[in-house]
Amino acid sequence: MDTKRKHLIRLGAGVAAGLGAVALVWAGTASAGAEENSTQSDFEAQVIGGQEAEEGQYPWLVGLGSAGSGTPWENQFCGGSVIAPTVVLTAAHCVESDAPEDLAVFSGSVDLEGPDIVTTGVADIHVAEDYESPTQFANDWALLLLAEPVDVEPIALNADLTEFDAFETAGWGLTEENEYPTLARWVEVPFVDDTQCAEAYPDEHDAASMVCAGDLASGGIDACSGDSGGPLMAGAEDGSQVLAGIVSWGYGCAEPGYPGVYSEVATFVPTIEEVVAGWGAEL
Ligand code: 4AZ
Repeated sequence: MDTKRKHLIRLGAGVAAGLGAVALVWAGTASAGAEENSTQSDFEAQVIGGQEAEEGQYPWLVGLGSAGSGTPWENQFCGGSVIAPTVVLTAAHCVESDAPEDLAVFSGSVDLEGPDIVTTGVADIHVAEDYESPTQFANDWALLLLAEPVDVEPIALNADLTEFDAFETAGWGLTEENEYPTLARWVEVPFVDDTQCAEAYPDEHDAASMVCAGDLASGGIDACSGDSGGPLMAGAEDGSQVLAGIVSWGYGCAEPGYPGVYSEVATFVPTIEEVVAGWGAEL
């Protein structure tokens, strides 16, 4: 599906080729050289290792898609989280080259082909000003102002840098069957600390803006292509879930030694609040 791949970013082409087993996740906009390294047959692991989400399990989870013809499932290329009735938080790399009118937000159901999906337009996009500084994918976050409010429960942002032991992530990204599911899937992923994550990704890990999660030793569980922009959630003390991260990047998916990398929401909270307030919205 070309549309499904439109915004997916090519990740670590050189390393992927060297490892021989992690070639995956190419952008339609990737360079020709990168394309040559894309060997689907080498694809080993592919939300990976998870299960179907129940209706209502993550009311704030939305799909991000291209506006135009086709079903939500055909158009969906990233995830996002509703943080206020008119505001969605997603990954910068999902929307950096889009105009608001190119985008559609699919909310209200885990089933992208179901009758309850609501499609909403986007009125404005704010890409983090320091996106890709100091490293590629650093500060990978963006906000969408919706054309109309959506009637779903927003998720609260995790405002302090508490270290959680484990998270959940969810989305309509590639499964271990190498398919894009119509029903959102979710998986629990253990926290991986900055030291270990920096060892996995020596020159690319930016501790200030990234948080990592996965099964470092065994792999098998991860976000994957198409999940980008979606939520990394942690349980708050009151039993609710808070948004701790945004699905961002990694070498391949669910590979041992290569945890998923997420944008660290707590770092961006003050700036997010400013942008949201500037739009006349409230968290
Ligand atoms: C993606 O391109 C993507 N395994 C998301 C997560 C990961 C890799 C790629 C991490 O949407």
